[in-house]
Amino acid sequence: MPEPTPTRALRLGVAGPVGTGKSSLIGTLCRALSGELQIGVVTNDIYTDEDAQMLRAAGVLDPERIRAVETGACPHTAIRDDITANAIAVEDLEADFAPLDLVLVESGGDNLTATFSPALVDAQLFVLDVAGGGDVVRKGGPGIARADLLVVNKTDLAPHVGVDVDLMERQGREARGGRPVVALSRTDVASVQALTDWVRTTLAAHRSGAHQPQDPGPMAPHSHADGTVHAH
Ligand SMILES: Nc1nc2c(ncn2[C@@H]2O[C@H](COP(=O)(O)OP(=O)(O)OP(=O)(O)O)[C@@H](O)[C@H]2O)c(=O)[nH]1
Ligand SMILES: [Mg+2]
Repeated sequence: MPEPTPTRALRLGVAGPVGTGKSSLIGTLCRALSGELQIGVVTNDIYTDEDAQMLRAAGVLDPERIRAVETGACPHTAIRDDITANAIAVEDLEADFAPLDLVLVESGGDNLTATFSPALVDAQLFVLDVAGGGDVVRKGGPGIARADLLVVNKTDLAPHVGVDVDLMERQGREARGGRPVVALSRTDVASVQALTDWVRTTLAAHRSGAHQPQDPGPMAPHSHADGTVHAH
């Protein structure tokens, strides 16, 4: 692990459908890495600061290092279309706790199409869980296909929901043209190690300038019931 440098923190986005375990994954990363890295967290919820409260209550980090953005709109709006509130929250954290190594930004739970703007995060992971069904990786979308890392989460539940994790992981790799996939359970130490190894490798690439932020691509144009048409 290289020594921390004055370059700004690696900004890492965590996106994925509602309830797949994004906040828990951030908690797991904070527990595993806060001894070696200076970390901050920004959560996004539509109406509340529930996720920030949960993480503060879990005691994974100094509560001051966990900030909440209330999006008041579709989660994808605040992580992609107008990133102002999130960018300010990240920059405030970086200024208040300088120098940070890692800022984790959790998207509000959305659908399969929401991804972060590369203007907000340097890298992003997309979180699915086995409880969403083994076929979900085949449904595609920009996050599944092109996020920097795909996480298939809650593998400990696989026997209970009749899902073949190995098959889901393999189909994930196929859908991603070889981009990495981690099968994760917070109760499986080796899987947590695989996740933290990926974060360390990505941070090292960010510091050396070898990592280029990628845009997984926009969500499909869609309309809302009030007639608003979104072309992202
Ligand atoms: N069995 C099991 N449950 C998990 C795991 N990770 C998270 N959960 C549970 O899944 C539920 C949802 O977890 P969260 O971390 O709140 O999910 P989220 O994606 O942040 O949810 P939203 O922010 O509401 O979209 C909680 O009940 C967690 O305890 C895991 O590895 N295994
Ligand atoms: Mg959450």
